[in-house]
Amino acid sequence: MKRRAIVVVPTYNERANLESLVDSVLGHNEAVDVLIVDDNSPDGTGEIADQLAERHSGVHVLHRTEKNGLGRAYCDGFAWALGRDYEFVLEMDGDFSHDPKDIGRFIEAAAEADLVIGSRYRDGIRVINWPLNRLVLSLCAAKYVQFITGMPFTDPTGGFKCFGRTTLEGIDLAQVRSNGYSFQIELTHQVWRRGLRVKEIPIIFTDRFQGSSKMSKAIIREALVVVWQLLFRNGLRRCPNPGAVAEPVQARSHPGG
Ligand SMILES: Nc1nc2c(ncn2[C@@H]2O[C@H](COP(=O)(O)OP(=O)(O)O)[C@@H](O)[C@H]2O)c(=O)[nH]1
Ligand SMILES: [Mg+2]
Repeated sequence: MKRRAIVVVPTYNERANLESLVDSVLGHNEAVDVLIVDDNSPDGTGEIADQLAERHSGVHVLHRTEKNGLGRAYCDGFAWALGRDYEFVLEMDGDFSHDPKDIGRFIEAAAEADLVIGSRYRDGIRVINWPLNRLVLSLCAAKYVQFITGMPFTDPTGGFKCFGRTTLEGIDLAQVRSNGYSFQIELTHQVWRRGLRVKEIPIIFTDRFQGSSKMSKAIIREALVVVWQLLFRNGLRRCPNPGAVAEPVQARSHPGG
């Protein structure tokens, strides 16, 4: 069977980045499709996405009616991808912070893992152009997540990831509560607590050159609370607990994977 992967890219006001980003993904990767999930961006990103989809058969667009957070956009994108026959589903930001040339390394690593996480902090810090306060916040968040949940990963808030199809089918998307960076933590926690294989690979993260960040204080507050909820959801255990995790509905509806 031919290996097929799709990169889900959530966008909100990414007009300046989208076309070159899609060109770069398609140019550097064979047999990789792109799904743009746009939240009715006022800057016209959605129309650019439609033009790209007309031009390239491997580009698809999901339009959502309003800005409703990264997590909801990803959940809709995942449901769309799982409705088709992709073997791997990747997450990637739409602002060039993640390098489309790395996609191949994620898919290779996913042959031996259920979830591959791109890490900025494994074996050294590789973050370009971030202000010091943003870097310190991200590093402290990583330690906080490790300490409270017990997950050993160096970069739990990162958003460059690759899920094997069955891994994603096993995640109860309806149970996912968080929407900001904690969405990344929560998804990884759902995979890790089931005892699945999670692998971190090093990536270089570069701050966006165009457009602006959607980071907010509300996103930080949400993450502070969500990690405690995850600890409780795992029966106060700081280790995987596969026996206690029920099979989600969508996994049962795709028995063949
Ligand atoms: N569809 C959608 N995309 C979003 C939303 N918030 C952020 N994004 C996208 O998610 C990606 C990461 O967001 P960004 O603002 O760059 O976060 P930062 O890099 O952590 O500052 C970018 O592609 C954004 O356009 C949202 O509410 N809806
Ligand atoms: Mg960004």
